[in-house]
Amino acid sequence: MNLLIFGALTVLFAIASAQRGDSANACVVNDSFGRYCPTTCGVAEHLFKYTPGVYENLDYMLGELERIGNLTRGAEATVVHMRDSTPLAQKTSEPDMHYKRSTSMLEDVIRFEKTIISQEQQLFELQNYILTNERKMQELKMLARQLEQTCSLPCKDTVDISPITGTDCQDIANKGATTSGLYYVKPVAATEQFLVYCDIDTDGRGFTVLQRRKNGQVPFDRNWIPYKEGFGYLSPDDSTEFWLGLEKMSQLTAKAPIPYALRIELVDWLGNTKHADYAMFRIGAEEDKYRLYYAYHLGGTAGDAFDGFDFGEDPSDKIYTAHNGMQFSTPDNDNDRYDGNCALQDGSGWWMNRCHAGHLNGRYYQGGRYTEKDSGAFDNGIIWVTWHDRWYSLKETTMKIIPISRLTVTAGQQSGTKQFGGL
Ligand SMILES: [Ca+2]
Repeated sequence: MNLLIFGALTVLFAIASAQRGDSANACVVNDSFGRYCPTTCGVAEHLFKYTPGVYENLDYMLGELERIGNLTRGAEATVVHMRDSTPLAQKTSEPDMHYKRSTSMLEDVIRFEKTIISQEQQLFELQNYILTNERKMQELKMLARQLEQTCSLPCKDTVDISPITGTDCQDIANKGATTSGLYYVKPVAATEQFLVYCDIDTDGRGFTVLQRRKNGQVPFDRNWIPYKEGFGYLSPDDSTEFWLGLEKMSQLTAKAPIPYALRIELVDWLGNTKHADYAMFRIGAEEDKYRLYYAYHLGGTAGDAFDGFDFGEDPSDKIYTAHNGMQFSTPDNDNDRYDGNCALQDGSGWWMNRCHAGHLNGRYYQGGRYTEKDSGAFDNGIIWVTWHDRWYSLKETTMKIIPISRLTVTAGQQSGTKQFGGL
C-alpha cells in the first residue's frame, strides 16, 4: 500500500511540473493546419484556459493523498507497535499497562468460570448426598415402624423353669417331668445346683445335654476358663448352642453312683442323622485336665471315631487320633500328645491326641465342605471321620448323657414302642 501511494504521488508531481514548465512558452502559429482546423495556438489557448482549474484539482488531490498517506503511516505504525509490544509485554517485567490490565481481566474471567464450574459440581454432589440421606432416613423410618410393631407385642424376658429338680435329667424324668426344657440339677458331687437342658422323650428317658451345635452362632474358639465354666446359651426350646462346662460334666459323671452312657447325635447338611453311643462315660477332675474315659463303644450308625482313624497316610494314624483317655486341651492349655498345639491349630477345646478323628467343638463351616485354604491347612471343622471325611464339617451335634440302664428302651418300659437306637 505504501509503495503504490508514493508511486502515484511521484507521477502526479511529474505531470504537474511538466505542464507548468510548458505553459510559460509563447505559441508559434503554424498555418499548415488549414483554415477549418484549430491552430496549434488555438489548442494551446484552450489548454491554458483550463489549466488553472486542473492545477487547483491537482493541488487538492495532492493534499488528499498526503493526508491519506499520513493516516496510513500512522495506522501502520500502530500495527507495528502492537505487533512488537505483544512479545515485549509478555517478556518484560513491566508490560504495557493496557495489555497487562486486559490479560489480568481475562485471567480473572477464566478463574471465575472455573470457580463457577467447581461450585456447580459441588452443588450437584451435595444434592446427591441429600437424596441419599433422604433415602436412608426413609429406610430408618420404615425399620423404626417395624420395631415399634415388634415391641408392641409383650416381651418375654423370663423363662419358665420347672420346679422339679434332681441329680440329673433322668432323675427329673423319673419324678414326673415329661417335657424337654430347662431344669436345675444337683449331682451328688456338686455343691450347688446348676441349670441344664433336659431332653425328655415319650419313653420317659431323660438325657442331660452337655454340648449342642446347630447354627454356628456361638463361637467355640475359647480358652481353658470358658471351657471349664461353660459358655453359649441354654434355651427352653433347644434353639441355641452351648458347652455346659467341663466342671459340671465332671460333677455329673466322675463320682456318680450310676454309670452313664454318652450319646452323640450328628446331623449333616442333607439332614441325615446318625449317632454313636459310649458306655461308662465319665470326665475326670480338673487336676487330671478333665480326662475323657469310656469303657467301650456301644454302637450306633455313625461309627466309632473316638477310637481313632487310619487316614492312609501313616499306620500310626489310628493310635494317634484315638480320644479315649485323652486330657482336655485348649489353645492356652496344651495337654495333647503332639509336639505342637492341636487346640491352638484348630482353634477349639477338645480331648486332643495328635490330633483327632472326632472333633465336635471345631469351627462351624456353613454348607459342610471346606478346604485347607479355608481353614489355614488344618482339618478344624466339626468332624466325625467314620461318617464324613475330615474336610466335611457337620451341621448339628449333640452330646448328652443318660444312665446306661436307661439308654435302651425295653418292652414294657413306659410306652415301650421304641427300639435301641431309635431317635
Ligand atoms: Ca502339644
